[in-house]
Amino acid sequence: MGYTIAEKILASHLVDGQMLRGSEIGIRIDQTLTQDATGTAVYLELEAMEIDRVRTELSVAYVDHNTLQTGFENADDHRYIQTVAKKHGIRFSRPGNGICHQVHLERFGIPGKTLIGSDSHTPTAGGLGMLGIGAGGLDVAVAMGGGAYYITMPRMIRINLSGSLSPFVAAKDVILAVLKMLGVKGGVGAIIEYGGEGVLSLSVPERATITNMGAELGATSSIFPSDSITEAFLRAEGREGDYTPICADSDAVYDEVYELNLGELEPLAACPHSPDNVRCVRELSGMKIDQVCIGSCTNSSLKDLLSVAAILKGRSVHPDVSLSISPGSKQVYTMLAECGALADLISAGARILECACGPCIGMGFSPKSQGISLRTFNRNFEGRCGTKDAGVYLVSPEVAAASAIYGVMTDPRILGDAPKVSLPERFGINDNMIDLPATEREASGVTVERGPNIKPIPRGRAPEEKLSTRLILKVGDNITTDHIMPAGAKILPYRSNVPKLSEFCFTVCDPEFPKRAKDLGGGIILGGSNYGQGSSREHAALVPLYLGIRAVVAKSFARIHAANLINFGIVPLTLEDESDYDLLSEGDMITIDNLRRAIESSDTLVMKTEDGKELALKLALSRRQREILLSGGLLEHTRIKQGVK
Ligand code: MIC
Ligand code: SF4
Repeated sequence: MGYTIAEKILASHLVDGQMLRGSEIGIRIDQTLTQDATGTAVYLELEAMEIDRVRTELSVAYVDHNTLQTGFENADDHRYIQTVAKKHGIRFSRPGNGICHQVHLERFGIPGKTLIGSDSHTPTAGGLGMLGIGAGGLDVAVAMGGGAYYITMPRMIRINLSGSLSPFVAAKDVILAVLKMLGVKGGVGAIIEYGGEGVLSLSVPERATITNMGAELGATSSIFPSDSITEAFLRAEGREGDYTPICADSDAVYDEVYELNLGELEPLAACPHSPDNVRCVRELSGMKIDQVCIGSCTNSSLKDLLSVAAILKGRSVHPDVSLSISPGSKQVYTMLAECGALADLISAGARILECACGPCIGMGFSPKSQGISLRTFNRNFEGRCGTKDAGVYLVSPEVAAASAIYGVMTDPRILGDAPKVSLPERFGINDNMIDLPATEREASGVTVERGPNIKPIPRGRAPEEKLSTRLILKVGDNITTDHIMPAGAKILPYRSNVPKLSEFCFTVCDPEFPKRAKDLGGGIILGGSNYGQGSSREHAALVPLYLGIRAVVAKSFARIHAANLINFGIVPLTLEDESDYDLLSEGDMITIDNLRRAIESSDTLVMKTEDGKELALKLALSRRQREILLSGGLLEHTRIKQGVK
């Protein structure tokens, strides 16, 4: 039996377990990436595990999320990451160099290799035929120390692409069509592979737009073959030596196969507040808009921004619209400037932002009250843009540019002939914003700078035998980590300061939650299905841990968040019978008599309420995960294994 692309990469990196769908496997990680919003925690964890030098082939620390520096906090974080990276053998991509996933694609990604990143959009690298997986920060820290990374062996989904895209229809429309077809849970537990003759019509950055938003499907990863298109991209980056072809065997077995004819697609938009709430732009045409934001790790490549510039050239942004553009990387920005396209953008009235995540993570550009914002980004969760009652629509750069001109949602096909965008054979390469680490000999002379914003990481506790506590929050289905631990300009500066961060925990759902949790000394949370989808931020586990949350009971969990809960010693319990969810109310006092024993020996678990209800719970964990929980989390577990006091 042949292998899929992902199976080939997994097989060549397997260090533990067997590649049987649904069972846990450990893989060797070649490369890691972090960004600053999750990075400080990762490096504090690396230090706590007393790992002196990274053991990966390449590790890169990016600064791209918190770049506003409205106070000393971001700058403290940046300096800490820069110095800790230098000491431990990690490259440092300075603020201004670009968004981690875009830069990684350009400068470091290698077909056939493995990459984990403390950011859920790490599968962007799949556009290059690399297996990129988003992970909790602690898992990334362990991998940097040479430890295996554990996942459940995924199902394999294949999407066959045929035909080619029509004018003004973009890669974004491909992934929006897939989201419409499969939904935000459709990729859970799966790796999505693209194949068919249609893949040859898509460039690497276009493929990367598609793999990037596989995160919104809940997929473990998404990947394209590595072929002549990949080779051309690597050559343009001066990295032809990194090319290796990789494709699925003709007798590879997929669990699900879908067909998508690129030629039949039309411009699409994901409507508020979910990336899978997809409709045709045609049907939404004429809707008044207030803001357009172009950029993010989904759509900020040279091709994207050249298309936008070609549409805006000689035109003006509508007076009722504010248009922001953030180029994905310094490379993209420089090339836009060199070819004159930047002048077309500025002259049309675009507000050019630095090469960073910016509005995507709520760092500025919050829309007006009840404002309508069109964004080329990947997430439109409620409140993520900073304005709770705003409506965010996710669209392609082409739809965004056309709509910015007319002030209403616009199908770009009304513009007539699509402008021809040609990409240069060689990209401008200048890695002067990527600092190399100190050599092993020099490392001892490097001092790690810790400003006052850097606070220690809370430590997990081993679970007690009997859990008797209150259900302090009940939430619904598809709760995102943006609900649990919101981001945005006011909150992100405290990512290295968990006590301060805790004041914002769950405030999107219930402004009283942090106070209640503190007053009651913690408790448990009840969630619906797909609890913890979205961002990989381990703060969505770290902060509840700090607030005394000992367990979360849900109908089901999203992959990265479940791993993060375990990593910090919070027990993720699922309801045996989903309808029991309705029997529980906020404020209920609950008891589990044998929590520790159940973790140790898979005992049956029953949660009792004060008024005599008994609900069966499941704890579907591997032996390794049980050991981690019993130690009080992965940090404690690793320290114990390494004999660190
Ligand atoms: C996001 O897009 O939500 C983020 C910000 O990039 C996160 C990481 C974080 O919360 O720091 C992600 O996607 O993992
Ligand atoms: Fe940054 Fe947005 Fe991409 Fe997250 S999704 S890495 S915030 S650009």
